[in-house]
Amino acid sequence: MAQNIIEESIYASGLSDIYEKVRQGQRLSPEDGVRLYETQDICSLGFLANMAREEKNGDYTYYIYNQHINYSNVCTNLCKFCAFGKEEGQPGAYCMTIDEIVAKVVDRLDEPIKEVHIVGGIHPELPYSYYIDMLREIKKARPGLHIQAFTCVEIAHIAGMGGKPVNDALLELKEAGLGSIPGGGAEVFSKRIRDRLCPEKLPGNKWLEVAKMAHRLGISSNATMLYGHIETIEERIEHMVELREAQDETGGFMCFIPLAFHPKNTALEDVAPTSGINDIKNIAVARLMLDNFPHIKAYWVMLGPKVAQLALSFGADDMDGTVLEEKITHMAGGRTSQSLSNREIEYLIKSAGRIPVERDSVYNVIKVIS
Ligand code: V47
Repeated sequence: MAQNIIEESIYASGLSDIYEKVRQGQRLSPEDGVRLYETQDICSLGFLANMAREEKNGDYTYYIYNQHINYSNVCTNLCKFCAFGKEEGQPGAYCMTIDEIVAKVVDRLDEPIKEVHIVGGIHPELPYSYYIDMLREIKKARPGLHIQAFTCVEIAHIAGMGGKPVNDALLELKEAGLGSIPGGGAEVFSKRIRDRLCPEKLPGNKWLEVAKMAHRLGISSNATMLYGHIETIEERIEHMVELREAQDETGGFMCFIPLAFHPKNTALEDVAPTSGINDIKNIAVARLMLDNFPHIKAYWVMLGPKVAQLALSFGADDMDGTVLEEKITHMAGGRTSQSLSNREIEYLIKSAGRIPVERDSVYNVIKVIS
């Protein structure tokens, strides 16, 4: 009976063909994706996304004890959506030494941190050796720590600084301690968006090439999509379809993270912040379109803990982690705290009726919290 009421509402929303596809595990078309974004029936959308979520991950909801380090904000790309990047010499520009980076790790040796997440700007001068030394010295200071570092955009730049093919640079970074690659720098792959917002940035097809190259060398990665600025629904769907095709080829993506645009202190300050419905729709549509991605992350730093918690019923099965010290969102007006404790994350997950699972960086289960 209850199932029938939901089916009736899915039928009334014109989504019954998509419901059938989801039930049968069939791939959704780009047109299906657009219709899902366009629906006003958030409950039916959530029901469909939750079916896909539970099929893949049941009630398990992952988080990790992690630490973020942003080694430098000096950046030649100066993307219009970013409040973090600064030109060299500009007030507020900074670049950490290797010793300062290692000190951040050593400061927290008494905490059970499993991963350090490291990203920075596209620095015009830091030599190739800086990145290799950073990984080596962190590994020396804390050998068991997984280093998830350098977006595909940074990897291409680092290889360029070393005068090396990306493949060789990836191998050397891996050898020095790189464990996996975070999902940043993907933004929206559309050339229209990149030409308007980040013309200096690595093009979308090159971002995908770096990711696939990493996967073929045994380095897993994540993928993001920055939404809520000037992109269209069709451009979001194209972005997801390109990721889905890349994943069909390599299987190396672990997680997809829709990133909610924060306009403050950026060149797009007149864009309104994303709404809760927009946030939830991006999670749900991603879960339904990215049928070959094992995980969808609700990044609480950008969504806020409460929307991230709701997202757990709309397709998301991961909450990122403790984070400790994040700069990119907070410089763009993010009002969330700098970190959440394990307890707080577990509370959010449990009170959403899900099972908290502490994971490592590549989704091995460390502890199921009953
Ligand atoms: O690449 C920049 C985005 C990304 C803004 O892989 C902004 O698990 C919102 O990629 N408002 C970096 N977003 C963060 C990132 C990330 C975060 C957490 C987990 C993972 C993961 C990856 O932040 C950038 C860019 O797309 N960004 N400026 C802004 N104003």
